[in-house]
Amino acid sequence: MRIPPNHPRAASLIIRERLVEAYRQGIVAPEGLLAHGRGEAFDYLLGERTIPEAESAIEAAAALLLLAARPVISVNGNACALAAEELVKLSKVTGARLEVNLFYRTRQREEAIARRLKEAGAEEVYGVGEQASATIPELSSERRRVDPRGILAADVVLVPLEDGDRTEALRRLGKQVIAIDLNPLSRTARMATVTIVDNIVRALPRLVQACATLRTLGREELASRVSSFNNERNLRAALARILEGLRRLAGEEDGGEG
Ligand code: PTJ
Repeated sequence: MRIPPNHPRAASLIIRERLVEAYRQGIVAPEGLLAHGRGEAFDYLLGERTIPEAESAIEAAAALLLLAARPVISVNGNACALAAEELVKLSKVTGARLEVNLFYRTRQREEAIARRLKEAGAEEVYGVGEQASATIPELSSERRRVDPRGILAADVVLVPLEDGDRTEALRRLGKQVIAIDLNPLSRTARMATVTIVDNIVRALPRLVQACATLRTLGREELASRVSSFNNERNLRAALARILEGLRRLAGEEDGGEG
């Protein structure tokens, strides 16, 4: 389907098409299309822009990744469909390993995702098939299957578009978790060490850029960027920003877009 470039919602419609195409290629789970719809609704409330709270979280996340001894980027279907190139760039700039980790796990999807990441320039992709031989304790979903050289051994894990449980389990194992989630109310958002409330499509290029910029800083300075960040406070501020936007719109004669 062709999206007219002058359509007022062209950017959003093109992203949908990318997901549908990736669904047809076996990368995205059908449930991933629903998850995207939920994300779109929150993005609408955020004004489809990177809010200042997300900028601060991106800076803290970059510092955390640069300080990590064994950072890992967890990749699911939606993240791969929307940001394969940027995920590979982030892995290169931080030295983080890329690991496929799926909620709706099938061998075909694991392989399709690994293939797509390799096409985007990844040299190695962890967590495919028998490589995911370890398990995260107390986690019953398919997400429990992890690579002993990847997520299991990681000290910092980036989890874009996550679904609740695992973030909690990873924190219990003593790992620091960076989430990218448009929903500031989600359990993932609340359980993570650093939550970037932004669309992965906008957040990842900014995160890559922040890592490239902060790379020159010493460990102490990086550590102070992390310790001055408070996730709970940041999430509250993100919610306040949504409220403020809604109040502004509610005060207008015609705030909706239809
Ligand atoms: O590929 P799989 O098998 O691992 O499955 C992936 C999905 C996303 C289907 C699975 O993890 C899932 O069901 O997730 P949830 O519980 O629907 O949570 C996804 C979260 O991501 C929701 O809070 C959405 O608001 C959010 N989200 C959706 N699209 C985006 C997003 N956050 C950032 N950027 C987006 N583009």
